[in-house]
Amino acid sequence: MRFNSSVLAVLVSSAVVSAQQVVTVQVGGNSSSPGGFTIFTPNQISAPKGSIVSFQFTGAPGNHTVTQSNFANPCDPVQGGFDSGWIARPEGLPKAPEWNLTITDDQTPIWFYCKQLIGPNAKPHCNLGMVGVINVGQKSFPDFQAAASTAAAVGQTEGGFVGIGASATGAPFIPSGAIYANPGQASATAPGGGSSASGGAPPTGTNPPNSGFINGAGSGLVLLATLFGMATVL
Ligand SMILES: [Cu+2]
Repeated sequence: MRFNSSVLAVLVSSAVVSAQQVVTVQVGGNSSSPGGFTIFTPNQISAPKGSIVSFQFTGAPGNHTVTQSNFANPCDPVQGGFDSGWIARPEGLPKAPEWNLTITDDQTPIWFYCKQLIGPNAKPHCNLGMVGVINVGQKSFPDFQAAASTAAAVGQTEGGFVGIGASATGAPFIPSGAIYANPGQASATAPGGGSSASGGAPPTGTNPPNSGFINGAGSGLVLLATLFGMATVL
């Protein structure tokens, strides 16, 4: 059987389209979420090679990252791993920030966590269970999450957009009103970041977002004046 080249092109392109599966993951919850503020939903993801895992930063207010780690060290950035950078979303934004990963290897588990240090009860999000895995295989996600809960430190080193087994399709989508900070990515910009004299520019330098939104305990959610020139307790 013979095909001419145009027929082959159609066949190839349709195969690519059908393989472009998108799996959506919500980043961050709210006070009524089963996992509270500090959760990826779902946190166990199955995504074949070539598919896209779309992280939607739906938690509001929230300030989170999607940072690659490994099974042995759930709350530490792995060398050469991906990192979304800090994405802060205030309440009331109609659109969620978004960051997409393309799966390049579906044979090895891809572990990740959130780097945020300040969560409910002043605990880092990783210790509070804000971890996830893509293509868990024979490993145990509950074991990974349990190890995260007792990790002595939560690594803050910036990663890149190219990771191990998955790489970003590009910089995150940051809607106006959200704030992006990623000192490790020189090409990344922070559209829509705070620019008022009192609030200052989006945070730069080491460890900036921990001075941003704080997902507080109980009723307390504080948007600090450092970012918005106002203090709001929710
Ligand atoms: Cu987080």
